Amino acid sequence: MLDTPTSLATEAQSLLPSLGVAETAFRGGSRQVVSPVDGEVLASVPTVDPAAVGEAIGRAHEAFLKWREVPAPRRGELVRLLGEELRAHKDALGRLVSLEVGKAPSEGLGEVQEMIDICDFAVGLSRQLYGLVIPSERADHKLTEQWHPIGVVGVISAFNFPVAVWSWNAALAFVCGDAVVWKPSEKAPLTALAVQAIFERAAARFGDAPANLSTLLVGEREVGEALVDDPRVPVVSATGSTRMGRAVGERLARRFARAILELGGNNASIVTPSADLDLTLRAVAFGAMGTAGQRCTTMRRLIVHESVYDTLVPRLAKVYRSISVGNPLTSDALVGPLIDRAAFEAMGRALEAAKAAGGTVHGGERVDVNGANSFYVRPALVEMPAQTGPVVEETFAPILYVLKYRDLAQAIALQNGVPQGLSSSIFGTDMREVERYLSAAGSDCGIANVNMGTSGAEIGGAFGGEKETGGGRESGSDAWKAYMRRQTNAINYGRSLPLAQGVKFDV
Ligand code: UN1
Repeated sequence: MLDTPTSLATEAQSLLPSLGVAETAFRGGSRQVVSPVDGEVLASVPTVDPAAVGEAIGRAHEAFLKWREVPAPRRGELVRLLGEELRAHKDALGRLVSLEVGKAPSEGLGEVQEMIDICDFAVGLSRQLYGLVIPSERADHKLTEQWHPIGVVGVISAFNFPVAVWSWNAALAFVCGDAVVWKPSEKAPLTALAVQAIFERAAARFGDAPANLSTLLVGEREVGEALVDDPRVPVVSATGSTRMGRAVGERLARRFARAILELGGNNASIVTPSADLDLTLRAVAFGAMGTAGQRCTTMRRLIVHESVYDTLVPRLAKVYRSISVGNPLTSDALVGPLIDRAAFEAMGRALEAAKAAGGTVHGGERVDVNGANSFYVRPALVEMPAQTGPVVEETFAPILYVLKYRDLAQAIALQNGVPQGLSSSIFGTDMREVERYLSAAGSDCGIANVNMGTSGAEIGGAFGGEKETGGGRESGSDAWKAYMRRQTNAINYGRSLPLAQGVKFDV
C-alpha cells in the first residue's frame, strides 16, 4: 500500500476502476509497478503462483471446447464488441499506457488505435477463414482443406507495446475459435488488468461467451515458463528479447508446440543519392527517437551514401541536439523516459563500446527531468567507421549508428549483415535502386519500407521478421493461419476404392 500516493499514482488508481479493474487487483499486492515518468510506485499488484497456472489453463481449455463450436462470424461479434469497448475507453487506456510505460500521449493513444484496428480486421476475417477445394487425382473424389480452431493460445508480451501485442494475437485467436492465456510484462501489469476488464465487459455484452475465454496471468518469469511448458497450449506467441525467445522456442520445440516469435530488431535504413533529404530527416527522427528508441522496429542503423552524407548527417546531428526530451505527461516533449535503470545502463555500455570501436557520439547524455529514479536521455547519434561491436546488437534505447557506403550492393550487405531481421527501409526515388532493394537479392527482413522509417507498421500487413527475430508473423495478411489447425480431407463419393499413386491392394 502507498503511504503518500504521488499524483501519478492517484491518477492511475482512479483510471483503473474507471476501466473496470477491481481495487483488489492493484492494491496490497507483492509486485510494485513503477512509472518510468517519475520513478514512483503507481500500484502494487498481486501475482499468480506458478502452481496455479495449470488450473487456469485447464479452465481456458474448457472455454476453448465450447468456443470452437460457435460459428466464426458469431465469434467475430465478440471481437466487434471488444473494438467498441476499446473505442469507448481509448482515452483512459491510452493515458494508462503513458503512465505505466512513459509513452507520449499520442503514442499511448496510437497503441490503443492499433488494438481497435486489429479488432476491425478480425471481425471481417471472421467471415473469411477460407479453406480450399483441391482437384483430386482420383475419380469421384474430392480433396479439401479446412481451418479449425486449435486450442489455448499463450501470449507473452513486452513492456514497450503493453496492450497492442495482446490484441494482435487475441483478436485473431478469438475469431479463430481459440481461448487466450496472457502473461504480460512484469513491468506493465496495470494496462493488462485494464484490457482484461475491457474484454470482460465485451464478453458480458455478447451474452453467452464461455467463461475464461480470456485469462490474464500477472506473474513473474516462472508463470511464463509454466505457460510455455503446458501440453494444453498448442501455440505460444512471445514478444521480447532474442534471449527470451530462444528459451521459449527451445521449450516449445521440445513438445512440438507452435511458436510465434517476435524478437529483437536491429533495423536499418539506407539513404541513397536520390533520396528526398527533408523527408528522410523527418522519418529518421521518428524512426530512431520515437518511443525513446524502445520499439522492436526502432531504426538503429542508418547507412548513408557518401554523396549525401555530409549534407544529411550534420542536419541530423542538429535535430538530435534540439529534440525535446521531457516528461511526456506534462509537456509536449517528443522523447520520454527509458523504462528503467537497467535500460539506461545498457545504453551507457553500448555508447562506451561504440567509442572504443572508433565511433563519434553525438548526444546520449542523461537529462534530469524528474530526479534520480527516472531515466531520461538525449538520443544518441553515433558515426561509426565500420559495422562492429555494439552496432550488430540490439540495444533497447535511442541510439542510431550511422555508416557510410559507396554502392548499393555494399549498403544491402551492411544492412543484412546482422543477426536480426525485423524491419528495414530505403530512401530514394531511383526506381531501379528501390526495386532492387525490395527484390529477392535485397533486404532480408520481414518488413522492407520505401521512403519511410522502419517503425510504425499498419496492422493490415503481417508483422514479424527473420533470423534472430524469430520468424513469427502476427496481425494482418494471413497471419491468422498460425492460430488454427489445418485439416486436409479426402472424400470418396464413388462406389470403388482407387488408391492414390495408382497403388493396387486388392483383397
Ligand atoms: C514492437 O515494438 O514490439 O511497427 C511492435 C511498429 C508498431 C509495432 C511495434 N506498429 O512500430
